[in-house]
Amino acid sequence: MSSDTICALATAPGGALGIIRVSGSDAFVAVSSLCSVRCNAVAANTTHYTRLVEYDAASQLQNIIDEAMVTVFKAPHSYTGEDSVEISCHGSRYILNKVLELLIQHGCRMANPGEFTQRAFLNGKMDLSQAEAVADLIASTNKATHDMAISQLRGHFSSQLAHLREQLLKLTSLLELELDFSDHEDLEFADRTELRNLVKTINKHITHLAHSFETGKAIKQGIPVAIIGKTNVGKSTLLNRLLHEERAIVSDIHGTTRDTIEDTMELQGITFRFIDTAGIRQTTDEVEQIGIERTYQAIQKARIVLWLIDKEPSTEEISSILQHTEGKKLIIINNKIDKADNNSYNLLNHPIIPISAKFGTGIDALEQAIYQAADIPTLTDTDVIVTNARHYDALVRAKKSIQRVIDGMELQLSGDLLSEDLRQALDTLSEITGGQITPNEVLGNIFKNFCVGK
Ligand SMILES: Nc1nc2c(ncn2[C@@H]2O[C@H](COP(=O)(O)OP(=O)(O)OP(=O)(O)O)[C@@H](O)[C@H]2O)c(=O)[nH]1
Ligand SMILES: [Mg+2]
Repeated sequence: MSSDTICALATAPGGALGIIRVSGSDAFVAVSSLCSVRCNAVAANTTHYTRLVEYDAASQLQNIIDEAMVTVFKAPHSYTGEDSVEISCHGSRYILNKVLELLIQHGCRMANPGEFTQRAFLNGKMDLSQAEAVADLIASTNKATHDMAISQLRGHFSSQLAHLREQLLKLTSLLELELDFSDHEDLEFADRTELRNLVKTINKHITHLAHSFETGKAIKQGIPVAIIGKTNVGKSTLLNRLLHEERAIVSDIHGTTRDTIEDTMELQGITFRFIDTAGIRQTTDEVEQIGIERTYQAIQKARIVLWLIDKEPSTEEISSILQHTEGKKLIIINNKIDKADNNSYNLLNHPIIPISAKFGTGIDALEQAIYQAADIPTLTDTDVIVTNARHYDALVRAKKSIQRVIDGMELQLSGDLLSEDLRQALDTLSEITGGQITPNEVLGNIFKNFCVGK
């Protein structure tokens, strides 16, 4: 594959400029054939103004296609690690297609999605988790997703994994040393207490990383926040207020909302996914009942639950809500404080946020409480949050292997049995960065989601 020279449009169509990327052993020859820049001869990492031309054999004339800037990168100092050129021309669809067509005539082929990054990985310019971070970076829509992608791209996750692997290798070699000298009865090379401590530290670290996936996933997909409560308490009014648009129907008829309604909003750089739900009440209406079941499903999916009340709730309501929201961040909101008959309550010493969804009172404080409930750690320079399901899956499997080592140690199993599970954990962690030989199928799955030209 890497012997081919690939080309692709790297920018979205419709802009004033378009960038075409070319990479591979024939990149310089192909590009030099359509402009006056002798890519082989110029210095690396230099940009040149040139005309792009098409040579017409019949008339022996050169047709000018565009005036462009050509940047030359020489292997291995390029994104892909190969000889590469970026042609920056005007964004006309005709020009861009023409240039690609000419490059193909001169021996290039169109790149597959993510093929430039795949080559960067195969040429050792980055590991697999960093390659995945490139896709995340391009897809990032807010500060939080951007920060996580940058952290991964800069290799913070990779270096934590490298540290873990180092510790696992140390453990394995200590155990193997013990094996080699097992004939010498009194020799206890590996101090089992020290080993046990080391393996527990490793386990803690892997567990910590695996746990961060829940946060990572929530940040990537938007943190789900369910708005629940009895009918007519103002849930849909609150949704509209938070979204700054009339998204859900509001009326004073009980049971107006029958299905869940979802939309996203940004709070301090984090995307939240608000879910308005059907009000909870006893009903014989079949459709409404289905809606209420969906309310309970929405609670299950949510990370944060906003429970709206507009009068003092009964003890049954309180215990039912507490039961259904167990394990969730619960925020209790007293709505309609603009009404004279609405008092402030104190429920189970749980703070209650007073608002008027209709008039916008107390919304700032509520948004602050929602942001705090999301409990997003502020990413310092070296913090790592796992955001990728493939990484999470590998961490969970590595954790299982480590657990078997811990159990084996408790049972005083011999070193050779333990070291097998340790090797398994090592191999599994290596899958994340692609340190092991990564099957083509896995690579294909990763890079197919990239855009062409990256
Ligand atoms: N005075 C006052 N009225 C409000 C406030 N919030 C909502 N309302 C009114 O309460 C009624 C019900 O509001 P909705 O937002 O439809 O209530 P809901 O909880 O979505 O109701 P269901 O969909 O039936 O479960 C409407 O007439 C709203 O205008 C508020 O803060 N103050
Ligand atoms: Mg409603």
